[in-house]
Amino acid sequence: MPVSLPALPYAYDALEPHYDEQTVRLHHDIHHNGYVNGYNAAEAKLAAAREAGDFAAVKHLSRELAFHGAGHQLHTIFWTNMKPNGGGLPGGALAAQIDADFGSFAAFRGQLEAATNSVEGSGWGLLVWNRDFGKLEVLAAEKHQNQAQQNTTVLLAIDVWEHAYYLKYQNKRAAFTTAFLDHLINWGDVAERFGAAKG
Ligand code: MN3
Repeated sequence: MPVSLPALPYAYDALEPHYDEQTVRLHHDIHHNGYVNGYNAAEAKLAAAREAGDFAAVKHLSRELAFHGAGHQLHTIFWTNMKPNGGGLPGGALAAQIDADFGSFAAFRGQLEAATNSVEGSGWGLLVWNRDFGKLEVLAAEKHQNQAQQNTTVLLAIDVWEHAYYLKYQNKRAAFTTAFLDHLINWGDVAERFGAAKG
């Protein structure tokens, strides 16, 4: 079954002024949709390769599958990680786990911002639940799929590809990261993802 582009959980202009309508439109309708189409195309070509018993292109197609599939996954999380009038602090079990694993919310936020802002080229700042190690971790993924750990569940994904912020923030990636955490983040969604992941 092909994957499809999920609708935004809010209007295109709902995140103004911290995330501008034009960027949200381009980012969701063009960029995210490109990963959906890329993933479906890779899957279709792999199905044809299996049918033909010809795996000459499998190295390329495996890369396409990982790149576009991870891009679709991370963008889907990214949109729901934001809400109008977001920001504030996490609560409940998520706040307690952050304190346990990072020392304090301030220390966690410092690490998350630094990791996100220092991604080389295009990529993501991530908060993940590592079920094998029983802890939260901050990761910095290059592109969508590099430097990830396996068997983790992404709870929070901050997109720092230039397409995510350049129209409004130009080269000031750190200003976008700060605005994301101060005004856009939906901690309720992150906490729900944490609850589901930890079980
Ligand atoms: Mn993006």
